[in-house]
Amino acid sequence: MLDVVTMGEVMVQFNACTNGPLRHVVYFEKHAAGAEANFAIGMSRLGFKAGFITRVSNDEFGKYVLNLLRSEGLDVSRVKVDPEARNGIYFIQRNYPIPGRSSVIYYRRGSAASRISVDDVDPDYIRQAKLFHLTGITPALSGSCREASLKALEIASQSGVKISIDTNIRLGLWSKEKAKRTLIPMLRKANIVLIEPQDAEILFGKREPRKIAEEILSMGVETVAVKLGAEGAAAYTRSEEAKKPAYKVPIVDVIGAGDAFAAGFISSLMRGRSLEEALEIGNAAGALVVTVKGDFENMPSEEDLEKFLAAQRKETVILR
Ligand code: KDG
Repeated sequence: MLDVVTMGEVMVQFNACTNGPLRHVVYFEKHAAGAEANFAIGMSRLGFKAGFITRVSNDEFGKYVLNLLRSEGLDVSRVKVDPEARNGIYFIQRNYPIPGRSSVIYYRRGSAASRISVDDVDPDYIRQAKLFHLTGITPALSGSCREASLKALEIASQSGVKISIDTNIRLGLWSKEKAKRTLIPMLRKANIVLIEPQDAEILFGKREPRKIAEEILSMGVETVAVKLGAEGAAAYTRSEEAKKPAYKVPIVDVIGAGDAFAAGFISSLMRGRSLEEALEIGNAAGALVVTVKGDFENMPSEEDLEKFLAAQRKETVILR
Protein backbone atom coordinates (compact mmCIF):
# COMPACT_ATOMS: atom_id res chain seq x y z
CA MET A 1 0.00 0.00 0.00
CA LEU A 2 1.45 3.34 -1.06
CA ASP A 3 0.64 6.83 0.18
CA VAL A 4 1.76 8.67 -2.93
CA VAL A 5 2.67 7.83 -6.49
CA THR A 6 4.40 10.16 -8.90
CA MET A 7 5.84 9.89 -12.39
CA GLY A 8 8.69 11.75 -14.05
CA GLU A 9 12.28 11.88 -15.17
CA VAL A 10 15.26 11.50 -12.88
CA MET A 11 18.37 12.99 -14.46
CA VAL A 12 21.98 13.01 -13.49
CA GLN A 13 22.85 16.56 -12.49
CA PHE A 14 26.31 18.06 -12.98
CA ASN A 15 26.45 21.06 -10.71
CA ALA A 16 29.34 23.45 -11.47
CA CYS A 17 31.79 23.77 -8.60
CA THR A 18 32.58 27.35 -9.59
CA ASN A 19 30.57 30.33 -10.80
CA GLY A 20 30.48 31.56 -14.37
CA PRO A 21 29.99 30.28 -17.91
CA LEU A 22 30.22 26.51 -18.25
CA ARG A 23 33.07 26.70 -20.78
CA HIS A 24 35.35 27.85 -17.97
CA VAL A 25 34.14 25.42 -15.33
CA VAL A 26 36.67 22.67 -14.63
CA TYR A 27 34.96 20.65 -11.89
CA PHE A 28 31.37 19.52 -11.48
CA GLU A 29 29.66 17.75 -8.59
CA LYS A 30 27.54 14.79 -9.62
CA HIS A 31 24.03 14.64 -8.16
CA ALA A 32 20.74 13.22 -9.40
CA ALA A 33 17.47 15.11 -9.50
CA GLY A 34 14.16 15.74 -11.15
CA ALA A 35 11.17 17.61 -9.80
CA GLU A 36 9.02 14.51 -9.18
CA ALA A 37 11.91 12.53 -7.68
CA ASN A 38 12.75 15.44 -5.39
CA PHE A 39 9.12 15.47 -4.25
CA ALA A 40 8.97 11.69 -3.78
CA ILE A 41 12.21 11.66 -1.77
CA GLY A 42 10.85 14.53 0.32
CA MET A 43 7.65 12.60 1.03
CA SER A 44 9.61 9.46 1.87
CA ARG A 45 11.84 11.30 4.33
CA LEU A 46 8.71 12.75 5.92
CA GLY A 47 7.39 9.26 6.58
CA PHE A 48 5.17 8.56 3.55
CA LYS A 49 5.47 5.48 1.37
CA ALA A 50 6.13 6.79 -2.14
CA GLY A 51 6.09 4.93 -5.46
CA PHE A 52 7.82 6.14 -8.60
CA ILE A 53 7.02 5.54 -12.27
CA THR A 54 9.83 6.20 -14.72
CA ARG A 55 12.32 4.74 -17.18
CA VAL A 56 16.07 4.82 -16.67
CA SER A 57 18.91 3.77 -18.95
CA ASN A 58 20.68 0.43 -18.76
CA ASP A 59 24.08 1.94 -18.00
CA GLU A 60 26.07 3.52 -15.18
CA PHE A 61 23.86 6.61 -14.99
CA GLY A 62 20.68 4.55 -15.00
CA LYS A 63 22.11 2.39 -12.21
CA TYR A 64 23.09 5.48 -10.23
CA VAL A 65 19.58 6.93 -10.50
CA LEU A 66 17.84 3.66 -9.67
CA ASN A 67 20.09 3.04 -6.65
CA LEU A 68 19.34 6.52 -5.42
CA LEU A 69 15.56 6.05 -5.61
CA ARG A 70 15.88 2.70 -3.88
CA SER A 71 18.18 4.02 -1.17
CA GLU A 72 15.67 6.75 -0.34
CA GLY A 73 13.04 4.11 0.38
CA LEU A 74 10.92 4.64 -2.74
CA ASP A 75 9.04 1.77 -4.29
CA VAL A 76 10.82 1.19 -7.60
CA SER A 77 8.74 -1.74 -8.82
CA ARG A 78 7.44 0.47 -11.66
CA VAL A 79 10.83 1.83 -12.72
CA LYS A 80 11.65 0.27 -16.11
CA VAL A 81 15.19 -0.15 -17.32
CA ASP A 82 15.09 0.86 -20.99
CA PRO A 83 18.04 -0.55 -22.95
CA GLU A 84 17.23 1.57 -26.02
CA ALA A 85 18.00 5.02 -24.63
CA ARG A 86 20.42 7.06 -22.56
CA ASN A 87 19.55 8.69 -19.26
CA GLY A 88 18.78 12.40 -19.29
CA ILE A 89 21.53 14.59 -17.82
CA TYR A 90 21.74 18.30 -17.12
CA PHE A 91 24.26 20.91 -16.05
CA ILE A 92 23.87 23.79 -13.63
CA GLN A 93 25.67 27.00 -14.52
CA ARG A 94 25.97 29.14 -11.43
CA ASN A 95 25.61 32.90 -10.96
CA TYR A 96 25.99 33.75 -14.64
CA PRO A 97 24.74 35.73 -16.54
CA ILE A 98 22.54 36.80 -13.60
CA PRO A 99 24.33 36.86 -10.23
CA GLY A 100 22.33 34.99 -7.63
CA ARG A 101 20.65 32.83 -10.28
CA SER A 102 21.55 29.48 -11.81
CA SER A 103 20.77 28.24 -15.31
CA VAL A 104 19.76 24.70 -16.12
CA ILE A 105 21.09 23.22 -19.37
CA TYR A 106 19.44 19.94 -20.40
CA TYR A 107 20.76 17.02 -22.44
CA ARG A 108 17.61 14.93 -22.30
CA ARG A 109 15.95 14.78 -25.73
CA GLY A 110 15.11 11.14 -26.53
CA SER A 111 16.11 10.10 -22.99
CA ALA A 112 14.90 6.89 -21.38
CA ALA A 113 12.28 8.79 -19.35
CA SER A 114 11.00 10.65 -22.41
CA ARG A 115 9.95 7.17 -23.64
CA ILE A 116 7.56 6.64 -20.68
CA SER A 117 4.30 5.52 -22.28
CA VAL A 118 0.75 4.56 -21.35
CA ASP A 119 2.00 0.98 -20.95
CA ASP A 120 4.07 2.09 -17.96
CA VAL A 121 0.97 3.36 -16.14
CA ASP A 122 -0.53 0.43 -14.24
CA PRO A 123 -4.02 1.43 -13.06
CA ASP A 124 -3.81 -0.75 -9.92
CA TYR A 125 -0.55 0.89 -8.91
CA ILE A 126 -2.17 4.34 -8.91
CA ARG A 127 -5.46 3.15 -7.38
CA GLN A 128 -3.74 1.88 -4.22
CA ALA A 129 -2.34 5.36 -3.42
CA LYS A 130 -3.94 8.21 -1.50
CA LEU A 131 -2.42 10.84 -3.79
CA PHE A 132 -1.02 11.03 -7.32
CA HIS A 133 1.42 13.89 -7.90
CA LEU A 134 2.41 15.30 -11.27
CA THR A 135 4.39 18.33 -12.35
CA GLY A 136 4.25 20.21 -15.64
CA ILE A 137 7.63 18.73 -16.55
CA THR A 138 6.46 15.17 -17.29
CA PRO A 139 3.82 16.01 -19.93
CA ALA A 140 6.35 18.37 -21.56
CA LEU A 141 8.91 15.61 -22.19
CA SER A 142 7.28 13.93 -25.21
CA GLY A 143 3.96 12.93 -26.76
CA SER A 144 4.09 9.54 -25.03
CA CYS A 145 4.80 11.20 -21.66
CA ARG A 146 1.82 13.50 -22.19
CA GLU A 147 -0.42 10.50 -22.96
CA ALA A 148 0.90 8.65 -19.91
CA SER A 149 0.28 11.70 -17.72
CA LEU A 150 -3.29 11.99 -18.99
CA LYS A 151 -3.90 8.30 -18.36
CA ALA A 152 -2.54 8.51 -14.80
CA LEU A 153 -4.67 11.57 -14.03
CA GLU A 154 -7.77 9.91 -15.47
CA ILE A 155 -7.24 6.76 -13.37
CA ALA A 156 -6.64 8.80 -10.22
CA SER A 157 -9.67 11.03 -10.70
CA GLN A 158 -11.97 8.10 -11.49
CA SER A 159 -10.76 6.10 -8.48
CA GLY A 160 -11.00 8.85 -5.86
CA VAL A 161 -7.22 9.17 -5.53
CA LYS A 162 -6.42 12.81 -4.74
CA ILE A 163 -4.37 14.64 -7.35
CA SER A 164 -1.75 17.31 -6.77
CA ILE A 165 -0.18 19.21 -9.67
CA ASP A 166 2.81 21.53 -9.49
CA THR A 167 2.73 23.52 -12.74
CA ASN A 168 6.56 23.71 -13.04
CA ILE A 169 6.55 25.14 -16.57
CA ARG A 170 10.00 24.69 -18.12
CA LEU A 171 10.21 26.75 -21.29
CA GLY A 172 13.28 24.80 -22.38
CA LEU A 173 10.91 21.87 -22.94
CA TRP A 174 7.87 23.38 -24.62
CA SER A 175 6.25 26.63 -25.76
CA LYS A 176 3.97 28.79 -23.61
CA GLU A 177 1.03 27.95 -25.90
CA LYS A 178 1.57 24.22 -25.62
CA ALA A 179 2.03 24.42 -21.85
CA LYS A 180 -1.25 26.32 -21.57
CA ARG A 181 -3.16 23.98 -23.87
CA THR A 182 -1.95 20.92 -21.98
CA LEU A 183 -1.90 22.06 -18.37
CA ILE A 184 -5.20 23.92 -18.00
CA PRO A 185 -7.35 20.80 -18.63
CA MET A 186 -5.07 18.84 -16.28
CA LEU A 187 -5.49 21.39 -13.49
CA ARG A 188 -9.27 20.90 -13.67
CA LYS A 189 -8.73 17.35 -12.39
CA ALA A 190 -6.55 18.38 -9.44
CA ASN A 191 -7.44 18.69 -5.76
CA ILE A 192 -4.26 20.59 -4.89
CA VAL A 193 -2.39 22.96 -7.24
CA LEU A 194 1.01 24.52 -6.60
CA ILE A 195 2.06 27.36 -8.85
CA GLU A 196 4.49 30.27 -9.15
CA PRO A 197 3.44 33.71 -10.42
CA GLN A 198 5.51 33.34 -13.62
CA ASP A 199 3.63 30.13 -14.48
CA ALA A 200 0.31 31.79 -13.65
CA GLU A 201 1.24 34.62 -16.02
CA ILE A 202 1.66 32.06 -18.81
CA LEU A 203 -1.50 30.12 -17.97
CA PHE A 204 -3.91 32.87 -16.93
CA GLY A 205 -2.20 36.23 -17.58
CA LYS A 206 -2.27 36.86 -13.79
CA ARG A 207 0.53 37.35 -11.25
CA GLU A 208 -1.27 38.48 -8.08
CA PRO A 209 -1.55 35.51 -5.65
CA ARG A 210 -5.20 35.95 -4.69
CA LYS A 211 -6.28 36.45 -8.31
CA ILE A 212 -4.33 33.34 -9.32
CA ALA A 213 -5.99 31.35 -6.55
CA GLU A 214 -9.49 32.60 -7.48
CA GLU A 215 -8.93 31.49 -11.05
CA ILE A 216 -7.78 28.01 -10.03
CA LEU A 217 -10.35 27.52 -7.25
CA SER A 218 -13.07 28.37 -9.80
CA MET A 219 -11.93 25.28 -11.77
CA GLY A 220 -13.02 23.09 -8.85
CA VAL A 221 -9.57 22.74 -7.22
CA GLU A 222 -9.76 22.55 -3.39
CA THR A 223 -6.40 24.02 -2.32
CA VAL A 224 -4.01 26.35 -4.15
CA ALA A 225 -0.50 27.21 -2.98
CA VAL A 226 1.27 30.11 -4.64
CA LYS A 227 5.05 29.82 -4.26
CA LEU A 228 6.60 33.26 -3.93
CA GLY A 229 10.32 32.41 -3.74
CA ALA A 230 12.19 34.70 -1.36
CA GLU A 231 8.85 36.10 -0.14
CA GLY A 232 7.54 32.74 1.06
CA ALA A 233 4.20 31.31 0.00
CA ALA A 234 0.43 31.83 0.22
CA ALA A 235 -2.33 29.23 0.26
CA TYR A 236 -6.03 29.41 -0.45
CA THR A 237 -9.15 27.28 -0.19
CA ARG A 238 -12.69 28.49 -0.84
CA SER A 239 -13.08 29.46 2.84
CA GLU A 240 -9.55 30.21 4.07
CA GLU A 241 -6.34 31.89 3.14
CA ALA A 242 -2.90 32.19 4.72
CA LYS A 243 0.50 33.63 3.88
CA LYS A 244 3.87 32.88 5.46
CA PRO A 245 7.25 34.52 4.82
CA ALA A 246 10.30 32.54 3.75
CA TYR A 247 12.93 31.68 6.36
CA LYS A 248 16.21 33.56 5.99
CA VAL A 249 19.04 31.10 5.37
CA PRO A 250 22.36 31.21 3.50
CA ILE A 251 21.57 30.34 -0.12
CA VAL A 252 23.83 27.99 -2.06
CA ASP A 253 21.53 26.57 -4.76
CA VAL A 254 17.84 27.43 -5.07
CA ILE A 255 17.01 24.63 -7.49
CA GLY A 256 14.76 22.08 -5.81
CA ALA A 257 13.26 24.53 -3.32
CA GLY A 258 9.84 24.35 -4.98
CA ASP A 259 9.79 20.55 -4.81
CA ALA A 260 10.80 20.61 -1.14
CA PHE A 261 8.00 23.11 -0.51
CA ALA A 262 5.59 20.77 -2.32
CA ALA A 263 6.60 17.81 -0.14
CA GLY A 264 6.36 19.83 3.07
CA PHE A 265 3.05 21.43 2.12
CA ILE A 266 1.30 18.36 0.72
CA SER A 267 2.50 16.00 3.46
CA SER A 268 1.14 18.48 6.03
CA LEU A 269 -2.27 18.60 4.34
CA MET A 270 -2.26 14.78 4.28
CA ARG A 271 -1.58 14.81 8.02
CA GLY A 272 -4.55 17.14 8.56
CA ARG A 273 -2.48 20.20 9.52
CA SER A 274 -3.81 23.73 9.01
CA LEU A 275 -3.00 25.82 5.92
CA GLU A 276 -0.69 27.99 8.05
CA GLU A 277 1.23 25.00 9.39
CA ALA A 278 1.44 23.49 5.91
CA LEU A 279 2.95 26.74 4.61
CA GLU A 280 5.42 26.90 7.49
CA ILE A 281 6.54 23.34 6.91
CA GLY A 282 6.73 23.82 3.13
CA ASN A 283 8.83 26.96 3.62
CA ALA A 284 11.06 25.20 6.16
CA ALA A 285 11.73 22.30 3.77
CA GLY A 286 12.46 24.78 0.96
CA ALA A 287 14.82 26.76 3.22
CA LEU A 288 16.82 23.68 4.17
CA VAL A 289 17.19 22.53 0.58
CA VAL A 290 18.65 25.81 -0.72
CA THR A 291 21.55 25.73 1.72
CA VAL A 292 23.37 22.95 -0.20
CA LYS A 293 24.11 21.99 -3.80
CA GLY A 294 21.80 19.35 -5.24
CA ASP A 295 18.02 19.38 -5.19
CA PHE A 296 16.98 16.99 -2.44
CA GLU A 297 20.02 16.22 -0.26
CA ASN A 298 18.80 18.50 2.55
CA MET A 299 15.16 17.37 2.42
CA PRO A 300 14.28 17.04 6.09
CA SER A 301 12.63 14.33 8.15
CA GLU A 302 9.80 15.33 10.53
CA GLU A 303 12.33 15.32 13.38
CA ASP A 304 14.73 17.62 11.51
CA LEU A 305 11.84 19.93 10.65
CA GLU A 306 10.92 20.21 14.32
CA LYS A 307 14.51 21.14 15.17
CA PHE A 308 14.66 23.69 12.34
CA LEU A 309 11.36 25.28 13.41
CA ALA A 310 12.33 25.31 17.09
CA ALA A 311 15.60 27.07 16.21
CA GLN A 312 13.61 29.63 14.20
CA ARG A 313 11.50 30.25 17.34
CA LYS A 314 14.80 30.75 19.20
CA GLU A 315 14.20 27.71 21.38
CA THR A 316 17.17 25.71 22.61
CA VAL A 317 17.69 22.74 20.31
CA ILE A 318 19.92 19.87 21.30
CA LEU A 319 21.58 18.36 18.23
CA ARG A 320 22.63 14.76 18.62
O1 KDG B 1 12.44 21.53 -9.69
C1 KDG B 1 13.80 21.24 -9.90
C2 KDG B 1 13.92 20.68 -11.28
O2 KDG B 1 13.63 21.68 -12.21
C3 KDG B 1 15.28 20.15 -11.58
O3 KDG B 1 15.61 19.09 -10.75
C4 KDG B 1 15.42 19.68 -13.00
O4 KDG B 1 13.56 18.22 -13.11
C5 KDG B 1 14.16 19.13 -13.58
C6 KDG B 1 13.68 19.79 -14.78
O5 KDG B 1 13.11 19.10 -15.58
O6 KDG B 1 13.83 21.00 -14.89
